[in-house]
Amino acid sequence: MTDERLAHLSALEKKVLWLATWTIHNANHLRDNEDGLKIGGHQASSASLATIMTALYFSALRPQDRVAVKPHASPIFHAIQYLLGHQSKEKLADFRAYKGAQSYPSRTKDIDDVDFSTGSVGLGVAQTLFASLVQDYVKAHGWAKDWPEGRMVALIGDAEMDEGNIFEALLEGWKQGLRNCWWIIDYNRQSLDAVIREGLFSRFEALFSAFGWEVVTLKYGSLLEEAFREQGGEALRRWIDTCPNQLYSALTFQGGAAWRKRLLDDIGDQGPVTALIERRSDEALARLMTNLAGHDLPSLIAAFEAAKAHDKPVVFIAYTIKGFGLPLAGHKDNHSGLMTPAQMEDFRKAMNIRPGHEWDKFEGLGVDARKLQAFLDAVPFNARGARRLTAPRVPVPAELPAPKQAEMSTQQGFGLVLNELARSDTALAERIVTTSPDVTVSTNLGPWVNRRGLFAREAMADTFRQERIPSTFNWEFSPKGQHMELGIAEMNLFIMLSALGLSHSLFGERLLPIGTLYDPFIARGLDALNYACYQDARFLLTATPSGITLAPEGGAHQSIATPLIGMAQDGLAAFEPAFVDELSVIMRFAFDYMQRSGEAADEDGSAARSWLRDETGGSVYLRLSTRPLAQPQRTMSADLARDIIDGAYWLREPGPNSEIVVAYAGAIAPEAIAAVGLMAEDRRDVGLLAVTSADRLNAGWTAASRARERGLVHARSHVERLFAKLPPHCGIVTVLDGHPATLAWLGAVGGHRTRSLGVEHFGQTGSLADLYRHYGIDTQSIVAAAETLAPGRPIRHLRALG
Ligand SMILES: Cc1ncc(C[n+]2csc(CCOP(=O)(O)OP(=O)(O)O)c2C)c(N)n1
Ligand SMILES: [Mg+2]
Repeated sequence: MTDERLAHLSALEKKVLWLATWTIHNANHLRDNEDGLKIGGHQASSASLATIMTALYFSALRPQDRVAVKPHASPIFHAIQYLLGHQSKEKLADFRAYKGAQSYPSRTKDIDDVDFSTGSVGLGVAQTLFASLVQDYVKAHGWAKDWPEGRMVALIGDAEMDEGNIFEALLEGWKQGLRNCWWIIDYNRQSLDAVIREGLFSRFEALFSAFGWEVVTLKYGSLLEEAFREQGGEALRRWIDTCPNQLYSALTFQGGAAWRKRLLDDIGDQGPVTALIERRSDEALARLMTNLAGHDLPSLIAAFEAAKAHDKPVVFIAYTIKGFGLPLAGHKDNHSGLMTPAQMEDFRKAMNIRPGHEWDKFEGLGVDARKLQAFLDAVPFNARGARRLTAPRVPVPAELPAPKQAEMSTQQGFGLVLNELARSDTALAERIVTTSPDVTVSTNLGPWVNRRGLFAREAMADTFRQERIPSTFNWEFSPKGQHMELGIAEMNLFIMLSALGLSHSLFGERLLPIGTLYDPFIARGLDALNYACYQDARFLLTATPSGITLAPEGGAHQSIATPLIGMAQDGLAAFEPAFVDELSVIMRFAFDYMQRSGEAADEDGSAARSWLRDETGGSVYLRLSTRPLAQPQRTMSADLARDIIDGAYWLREPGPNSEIVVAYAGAIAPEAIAAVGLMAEDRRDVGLLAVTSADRLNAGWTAASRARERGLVHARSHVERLFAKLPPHCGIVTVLDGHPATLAWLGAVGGHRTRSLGVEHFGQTGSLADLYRHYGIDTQSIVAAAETLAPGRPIRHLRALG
């Protein structure tokens, strides 16, 4: 590396640290008492990565490389993007403020080319691993020919490595032959609360080696390496190697005089090492002792260049000092510390920044500004400017096949629809990729996999098939396969969906990912699901079976809260159809919806029919069941299809004098239908509302309400139109196999008295009839609720049932 190049990189390192520190300081006005603790974390934690990120972004990375930056290094990231011309001064000045740069890098909210959002520690790390697997998938299918193969890079806090999802991902990566992935551990030996355990690095080394990673330990910077070569240098190395983390941190905080005293006390009687120490001023000694490789540009650049020689996954354990270059350096409380105005003034002076010139790109650097700008213009990573890619939409046919069996479960229907798609020779079928954490067969993906095969970079035959042993399933792996089989780890499923669902943006190739799992285990991966949605990844999640409807399996497998998750999760449209023709309509919608990326229509201006933000698109969650239901014999009209997508339709329209309406969702349909039949003689004009998406029905209603409050008096949502003719005295009984709150809000739409039935407790095993009765969602309970809600003459059939 030339001297000039190093001088430019050193200047940028300094500038990046200044800008990040100033950004945080400048945002002080935002902190209230408690938040001050959090924002403090950014200052020390960012400084930790200033050198490593300088070496990466301004030297090692190429446009095709994709990076997940540790959450608290966000100010460093924004500073780098500011220097590269992708971040504005205004957004930096508004760090953490309304519409300013985000506390943690955000794909969706930041403007500066964030590859992967981070914030919930551990998830961004795993995302890089899965993104690399997706890159292999895309390349193996012969796509993305114009986009070179990149490296997926994660910058990881050492305490972040405590997150279990990282280990789950490591194992999966090993199984799938992971390549092109770099993880750089910021080994500052500090977390948020504390100094970490001694010797953690050796656990990391053993762990990563076991999974086939190359381990590069970056411990000493070039100053220290030189000092070790001096007389007495070996003694100094031994001292550092055995120095406990806490002591090292404390001395770093205290500075040169403290280093001298401690070193002389410990090893000063050993002749040459005393001379080595005494040759240096306090300042020089402090610089030497904190010259860890993670703060040494030449060491970092050399290590990154060396690792470029191959595509094996590499972990770099980079020793750093939390708060390096700042007066907070090393202090165990620095995560909640923030530089005082006086300290900031000193820092400003040390950095040669004149007041009023804090945001100037070249202020105080002492290098030729034109040359530095020329260097920035030539940074390889920036050669293509911002790197957000797009891919054309895959056409979705007007209708998907609707299986015609007289009796079917929605899970069966899902398998059949996919099987039909697998037989078709369409772009849609080509771009679908399925994945499942060891529940491929038990969620009815089997027929699809039989036709489309499993994906692996290297072909692998199904031995059972070769040996001519009869089997229902053909498990052949090949680079053309379209199913990515995962081990049982739901976190991995969601992060895989997150990576597959960003393929259009990361690699410029559209994939339509479908992930299946058992509904209760959504909770196992919930933060990763939230993460995938937060990144705006696009996928279809099929969760089945669900609720107590899988009766004998007992409490551990029964899901209660998932309908509420489906309603509350941003970026995810949740559906719970009862019948397969509904499912087919919803799946068609899903493949289209997953590919939309328009601006949200302005709630103030549009005369939206549904008041749903459908232009933006999103992911879709199907809550399905294994309960076979008699299928309605009907033709799917355009109106019915639209109502199914908007969230509900009248299976039996209530008359003008309706006394009671039953609203149900999902597999409980037969009980609701039967209850309505039983009540028909004793209550007038009973209505039956089939709710296909409580989520969308509710979202439309709240959006229309908001619009009215803003003066759009004619705004009406789908559910309001459905309920428009209900007389005020009409009662509503809601029922589903899930938490009753899911549909309880229906009463508030038109001010109708409502009783909501559902499941609130877990644990029972039993037959379907036993459990529906136990939890009060059987036909009789529906009728009893209706009778109480809409008093009148006794409902005769209720008695008969009792
Ligand atoms: C899932 C999750 N749990 C907790 C937090 C709060 N938190 C943010 S950073 C952090 C640990 C910081 O330690 P480390 O990863 O070593 O980074 P450093 O501060 O040393 O830069 C924690 C607990 C979080 N962001 N995400
Ligand atoms: Mg740390």
